[in-house]
Amino acid sequence: MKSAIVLLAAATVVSAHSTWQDLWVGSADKATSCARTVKDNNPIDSLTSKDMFCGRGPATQTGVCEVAAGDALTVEMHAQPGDRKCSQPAIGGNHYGPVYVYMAKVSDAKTAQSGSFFKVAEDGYTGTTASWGTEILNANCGKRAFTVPKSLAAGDYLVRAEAIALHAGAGNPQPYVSCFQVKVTGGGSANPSGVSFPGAYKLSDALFSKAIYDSSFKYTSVGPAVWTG
Ligand SMILES: [Cu+2]
Repeated sequence: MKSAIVLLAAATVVSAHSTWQDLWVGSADKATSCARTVKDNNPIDSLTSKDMFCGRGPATQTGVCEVAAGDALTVEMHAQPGDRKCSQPAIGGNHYGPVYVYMAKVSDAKTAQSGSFFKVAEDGYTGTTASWGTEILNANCGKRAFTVPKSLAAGDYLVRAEAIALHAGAGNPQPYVSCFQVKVTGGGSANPSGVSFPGAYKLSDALFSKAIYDSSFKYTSVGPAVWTG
């Protein structure tokens, strides 16, 4: 009996990790067809790891999803790879933290190994547990929709989805990152500058310097401000 309880506790901890896995273009479910699927659902272990680019050991992907500038994309996270059920939290286990989505223009979305990422969506924290980006994900079956800015120049892009769990305390952020390969059609001439991953975040950033359970914790975004076009 005791070992059963220990096993159950271990399983709960593992299922608290999560992975971004699916993409929607408008109301069309593209599932994993343009995802650089990561090798597992563990967090990235360091802000300076090369995994900060597009997640842990991302697979090569030949699919590229087309989206018109001004239309919506939705990124989708779940605890276990391939399990899209809404009965489990998308990212459970008190993994409170912000959710960000970035894009970077690249010459070929299938092969790009770097990018200049500008932020297109952010759910941070406004003072209640339910307001954490990760809790908003949980309330929406892991989905976070955003608009591809209408003025964005046409071309290949990487969409980089990120959740940073902060439950482990100061100096211990646990980022979960995946990339999706898209081709933006239509659009304008905007070519916003961005940041590099790894490189954009430091452990000394205010967001990572104080535990979220500390009464004096205040949410401060990391990375650039959201660019809306
Ligand atoms: Cu976890």
